[in-house]
Amino acid sequence: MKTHRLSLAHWGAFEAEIEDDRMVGIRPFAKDARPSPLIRSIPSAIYSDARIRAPMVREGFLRRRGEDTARRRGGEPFVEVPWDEALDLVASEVARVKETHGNQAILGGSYGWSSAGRVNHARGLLKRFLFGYGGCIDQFTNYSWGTAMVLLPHVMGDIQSVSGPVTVWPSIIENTRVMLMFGGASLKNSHVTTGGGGTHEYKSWMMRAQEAGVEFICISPVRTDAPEFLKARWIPIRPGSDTAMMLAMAHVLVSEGRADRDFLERYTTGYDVFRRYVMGEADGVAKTPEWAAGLTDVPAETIREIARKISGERSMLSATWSLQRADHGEQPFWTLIALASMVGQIGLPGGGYGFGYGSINGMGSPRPALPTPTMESGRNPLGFSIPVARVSDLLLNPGAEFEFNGKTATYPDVRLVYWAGGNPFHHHQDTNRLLKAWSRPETVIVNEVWWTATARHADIVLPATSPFERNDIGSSPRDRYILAMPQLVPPQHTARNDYEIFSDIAARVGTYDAFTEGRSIEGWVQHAYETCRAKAAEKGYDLLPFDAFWEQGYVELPVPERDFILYEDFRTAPEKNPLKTPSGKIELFSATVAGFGYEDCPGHPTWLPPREWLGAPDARAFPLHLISNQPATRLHSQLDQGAISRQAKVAGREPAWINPVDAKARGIGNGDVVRVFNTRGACLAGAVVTENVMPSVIQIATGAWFDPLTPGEIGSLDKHGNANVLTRDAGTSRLGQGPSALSTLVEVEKWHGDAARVTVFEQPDGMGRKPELVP
Ligand SMILES: Nc1nc2c(c(=O)[nH]1)N[C@H]1C(S)=C(S)[C@@H](COP(=O)(O)OP(=O)(O)OC[C@H]3O[C@@H](n4cnc5c(=O)[nH]c(N)nc54)[C@H](O)[C@@H]3O)O[C@H]1N2
Ligand SMILES: Nc1nc2c(c(=O)[nH]1)N[C@H]1C(S)=C(S)[C@@H](COP(=O)(O)OP(=O)(O)OC[C@H]3O[C@@H](n4cnc5c(=O)[nH]c(N)nc54)[C@H](O)[C@@H]3O)O[C@H]1N2
Ligand SMILES: [Mo]
Repeated sequence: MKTHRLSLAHWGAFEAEIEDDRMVGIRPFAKDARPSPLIRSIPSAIYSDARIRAPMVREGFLRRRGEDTARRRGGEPFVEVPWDEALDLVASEVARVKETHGNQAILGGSYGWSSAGRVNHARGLLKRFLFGYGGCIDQFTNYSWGTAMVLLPHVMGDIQSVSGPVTVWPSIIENTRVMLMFGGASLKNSHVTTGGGGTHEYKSWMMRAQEAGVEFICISPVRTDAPEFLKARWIPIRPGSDTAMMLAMAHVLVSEGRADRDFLERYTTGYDVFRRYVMGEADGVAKTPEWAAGLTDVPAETIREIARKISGERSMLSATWSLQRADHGEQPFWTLIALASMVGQIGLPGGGYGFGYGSINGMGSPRPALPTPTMESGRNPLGFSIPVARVSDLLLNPGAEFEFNGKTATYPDVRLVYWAGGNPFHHHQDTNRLLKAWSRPETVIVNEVWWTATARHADIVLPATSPFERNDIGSSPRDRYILAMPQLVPPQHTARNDYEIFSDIAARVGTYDAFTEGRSIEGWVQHAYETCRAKAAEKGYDLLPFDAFWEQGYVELPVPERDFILYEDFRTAPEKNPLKTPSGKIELFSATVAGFGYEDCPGHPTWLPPREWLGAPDARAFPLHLISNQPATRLHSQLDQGAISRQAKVAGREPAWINPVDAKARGIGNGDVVRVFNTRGACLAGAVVTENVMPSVIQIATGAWFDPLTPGEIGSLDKHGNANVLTRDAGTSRLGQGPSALSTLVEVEKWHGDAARVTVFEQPDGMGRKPELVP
C-alpha cells in the first residue's frame, strides 16, 4: 500500500510516496505554487551507489597507528569496522588529542549546510559534543556573506541588510520604479533556503513587480542572471569591477548636483571624505564614467544614464551576495551603501538598498519576526574561532599570526579535524592547497551520508542517515512555515543518526548526560517546537500544540499586516533609533576601519583592483575570468549524485559555459571535453558554447564532486569539474578575511587526452573487511 507523508529539505517541502518502506515518488507540497524541481532528486540520492554502507577506517591509519601516515590520506583503501569499534576509535582519538595537546588542537568548526532538520543538524551536534568536552577551534562567519558580516557592523551597525529581513517585495511592487540589480536575480538561486521553505515565492514576487511596471536592470557577466520574464535590461560587466561602476555613478550624482544633501547630512557621517575621493581631490583620479568604462567595459553614457535614473525615481539598489565573495569584497557592498545614501531613499517604501534579493529563496518575503525551532550547541569554552575561509591557512601555519577585523591572533596547532554536515572539498577554495593542509593533522574524522571527497579524505568515516531516515523538524527564518520531518524510510545499510553517533561518543568520554539532557531525538524535536511556540505566544501568535502540529505536518505563520521596510525606524527618528555604529549614523567613512591601517580595506569605499581579474597586468597567461557560482541542478555538492544533476552533465562532466568568440579561438565545440587550468590546478569539464556569458568569462557552477585521476596525489587532474581546484584561497582583506573565490583567472583548451570516466559516484576502490587489522 502506498502512503504519502509531508517532509522538508533545504530545497523545499515535499510529499514522499512510500511503498513497502521505500520512497517510490515525490510530489510537491500543496501550498507551494512554485516547487523546486530539485525535490525530484531525493529518491536517487537516498538509494545512490555513493552511500557509505558501513563505518570505514583508512587502512594505513589502522595498520600504523601512531605513525605519520597522513600523507596517504585520500589515496589508500578503507577497511570496514564494526560500529562499536569505530566509535571506540573515535572516542579514544578525541580523548588522546585532548589530553596530549589540549582542546585547541581539535578543529570542530565543521562549516556546512548539513540537513534542513534543526535537531539532527550534524554541524550543530558536533559542536554541542565538542563544546561539552572542553571546546574546540570553531569557525566564525560564513562562505555566503561572511565578508559583509564583518564590514556591515562598522557601516550600518548591524548585518540586517545582508542577512535579512530586508524591505519586502510588496513594498517594492507598490512603490519602486526601478530596481538596479548588481549580480541580477537568477532563478536558479531561488530553489533553496537554509532550513527549507514551505513555499518558493521569489519568482511570483518578481513577476508581480514586473507586471506592476518596475523596471529591472541587471548588471552581470551572465545573461541568465535576469530571468526572461523580468524583461530586464542586461548590462554585461567585467567581473570584479562593480565598485568602479558604482563610484562613477556617485561621481555623476555629485557633478550633476543630484546627491541628496539633506539625507547625507542627517543620516550619514564621512560623506565629505568619500566625495573628495570620488571627485579625485584625494588621489588625483576623478572616478568619472569614462574612468570606469575602461575598467568595467560598461559604456560611460550607460553609467550616466543609470545614475540619473536611480536618483530621479523611487529606486531599489541591490547586489547579490556573490559580489563580496571576491578579492576586496568589502568594497562593492560599502560603495552600494554610499550610493544609496546619496540617492537618499534608505528607509522609504520600496527605496534604498538590500543585499541578496537575487541570492536565496525568501529574501524579501513577508514573515513575522519570530524565532525558528533550534537545537542549542551551547558555548565554546575555548572561545576561539578562525574566520571560516581561513581553514587551509590554519592547518598549514600553526603558530603564525593572522589579522582579522582589527585584531591579531595566532593559529593554533591542530592535530585532529572532525567534520560533520559540511564538505570542505566542495566548499573551500584551491583544493590542491587544501589537500596539502589536510595532510597535516594526525587524525581526520568525518560523519557523512555519501562518499564525498571529504569522506574519501578522512581516516575514520561514520555513515550517517540521510535526513529522510529519522524524525526532525525544519524551518527557515525566511519562510512562514514550520514543518515536521517524520522519518520516511528506514536507515539505509548500517547508517546511524548523527544524534546517536554523538550520544554514543559522549558516553565513551563521560559527557552523555550533558549531551543528551535525557532526551531522545523525538524529545528534542518536541522541545524545540514547544520552545518556539512559547516565544511565539509571547508575541501574540498562537501556534498549534505539538501533537496537532505533528499530525498536520506543518504550521503556517500569518503574513504581517504592515510591510517591513529596512531602516524605516532609523529614518523616521534617527535620534531615537540611532544605528549601532559609533556615530549612530551610516558611516561612509569609518574611523574604526581607518584606524586598523589596512591598505586592503581603507576607511571609506575605495576602488582596489582585484589581484586576479581581466584588468590585471598578468591576465595574458590566463585570459578567461572564471565565475564559480551556485548550481541550478543541486545545492552546493548536495544532490550532485541525484538524477537532476547527473542528467545535466555534459560529456559526463560539469558544464562549462564559454562564449562563442572564446570557443572559436580555441577550436572548442559544444559538448567537447575541455581542460580548464591555471597554476593552482586543472579539471575537465563539458563545454557549453553560449552567448549567455560575456566574452572572456567562463562559468562553472560549484558542486561537482572532486574526482582526481590519482586519488591522494596533490595536483592530480580532476576528471569531473570541481571549480574549486582553480579558485584562489586568499582572504578578501585583513578586515573581512572572507573567501575570494570569484577572483580567478583560467585558460581553457580542448582536451585530447584520455577522457577518464567519472568514478566519484561509485564506492571507493579496494574496500573490504580485514579482520586482522581491526583492533
Ligand atoms: N568557488 C566557490 N566556492 C564556494 C562558493 C562559491 O560561490 N564559489 N559558495 C560557497 C558557499 S556560499 C557555501 S554556503 C558553501 C557550501 O558548502 P557546504 O555547506 O559544505 O556544501 P554542501 O554540499 O551543502 O555540504 C553539506 C554536506 O553535508 C552532508 N550532509 C547532509 N545531511 C547530512 C546529515 O544529516 N548528516 C551528515 N553527517 N552529513 C550530512 C552532505 O552530504 C554534504 O556533503 O560553498 C562555498 N564554496
Ligand atoms: N540552486 C541553488 N541555489 C542556491 C544555492 C545552491 O547551491 N543551489 N546556494 C545558496 C547559497 S548557500 C547561497 S550563499 C546563495 C548565494 O547567492 P549568490 O552569491 O547571489 O549566488 P551566485 O550564484 O554565487 O552568484 C549570483 C550571480 O552573480 C554573478 N556574478 C559573479 N561575479 C560577479 C561580478 O563580479 N559582478 C557582478 N555584477 N555579478 C557577478 C554570477 O553571474 C552569478 O550567477 O545561493 C543560494 N541558492
Ligand atoms: Mo552560502
